[in-house]
Amino acid sequence: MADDSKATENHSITSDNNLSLESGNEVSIDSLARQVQESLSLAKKHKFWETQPVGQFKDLGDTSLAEGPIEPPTPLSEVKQEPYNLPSPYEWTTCDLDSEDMCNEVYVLLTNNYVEDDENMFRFNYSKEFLRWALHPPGYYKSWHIGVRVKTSKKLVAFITGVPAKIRARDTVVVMAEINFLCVHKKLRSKRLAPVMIKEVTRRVHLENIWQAAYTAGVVLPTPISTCQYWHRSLNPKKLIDVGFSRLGPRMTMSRTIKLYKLPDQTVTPGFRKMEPHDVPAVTRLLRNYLKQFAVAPDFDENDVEHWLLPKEDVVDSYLVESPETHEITDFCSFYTLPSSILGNQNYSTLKAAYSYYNVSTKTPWIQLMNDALIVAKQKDFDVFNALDVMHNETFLKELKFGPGDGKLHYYLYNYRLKHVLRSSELGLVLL
Ligand code: MYA
Repeated sequence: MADDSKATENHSITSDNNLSLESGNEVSIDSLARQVQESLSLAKKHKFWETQPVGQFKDLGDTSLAEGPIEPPTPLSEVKQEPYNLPSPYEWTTCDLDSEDMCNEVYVLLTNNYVEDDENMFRFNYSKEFLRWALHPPGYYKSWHIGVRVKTSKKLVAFITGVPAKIRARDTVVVMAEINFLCVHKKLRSKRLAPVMIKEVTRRVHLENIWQAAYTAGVVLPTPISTCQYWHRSLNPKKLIDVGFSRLGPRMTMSRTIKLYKLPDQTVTPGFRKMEPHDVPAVTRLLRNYLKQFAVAPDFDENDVEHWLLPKEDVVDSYLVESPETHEITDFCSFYTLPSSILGNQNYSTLKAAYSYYNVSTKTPWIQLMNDALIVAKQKDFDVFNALDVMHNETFLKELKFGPGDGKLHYYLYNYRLKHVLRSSELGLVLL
């Protein structure tokens, strides 16, 4: 019997141009190339990022620098009032996702131009409902949903967003912006538009008297607070192999692979059920108590939990365990829906992926809890279940037959220094 975790080789897209590839015991050429590239990028000049209040590579390991903001806030009256200048063919637009037309424009831009894997086999395909959910949390600012249009044709060609979030770093809760969906149309790449967009979102965040931000990317920039890895659990191995997401492992046949990943039809934990609106207070308590132990984590209140974790069809799924005896809520698991377009395959156009979100185990063993999450994801027809090695995820990944990807996801804070790089298991934060 082959080692379970090495039964297939998995491709994946991380939050940037990273292909994730599991490669048995050998070090793949891809992963070697990446390591070389990453070590070179430590020496590489970052003309833009060197000018920003972020940890710089030269300061890595310098524990004399204090933890906290890198620069103090400036008086609001000194924040630039006008938008940054774009190259003359382009103009700024604020994107109202409540408008069906606008939401559609953003959807089309991202569907055709957002994150792909290195081999250009898959591209993230966030749904419109997902984008509305991701961009409309409690207290969101419309002004932080920023587009760039071609002046003449009005075509939307670039996008960047922020949403407000309370994030705790060690003992300090900081109101931050979570920055996401940075996208420049393929035809306009490498023209230094991204730095202008980042400066413009920064200006609009500053106008709300917010001075810190959190973001993730597949690329190495100055300087990650932590680096994580994606793991993939095949739910529909035949399709994953057919579309080139996975490869049949050595000495494995298709039928053995299908058998290996087979799951029970029904969940096994007594009291395991979908989260409902009346569960918000109990889930908030459970989650707050759990997230305390991580170095960096969101500081969720009931409004946040209602928004981010109440089930929303085809966007986010949440389940909990209610003790049949005491009716106490003891455990929780959740995942969000993020399909990828399959580029240039005759038989399939979409890969349906579930991404592990926030999970808490207090009574149900992790492996049983997350196996039930896999079972419901399979019932809902997902092809693959993805999880980062954050929080306690390492306690179930191998046992539940997740295979490691080779793509890395880097976490960053803007204008906030931590003394030490964190292990991925010290992170309590999942960004979309
Ligand atoms: S991560 C997802 C990013 N999106 C994609 O990967 C989609 C496909 N790719 C593209 O659309 C383009 O390639 C992008 C770059 C738009 C990514 N994060 O315009 P350029 C730096 C930060 O010539 P382009 C996400 O959404 C690069 O190092 N910086 O390049 C989180 C270089 O700077 P430097 C990045 O390829 C975003 C400069 O841009 C990234 O045409 C968080 C080159 O610009 C990246 N992912 O466009 C943003 N990729 O010379 C930061 C490249 O210094 C937020 N670059 O190395 C910071 C907090 C702001 C708020 C603060 C509030 C207080």
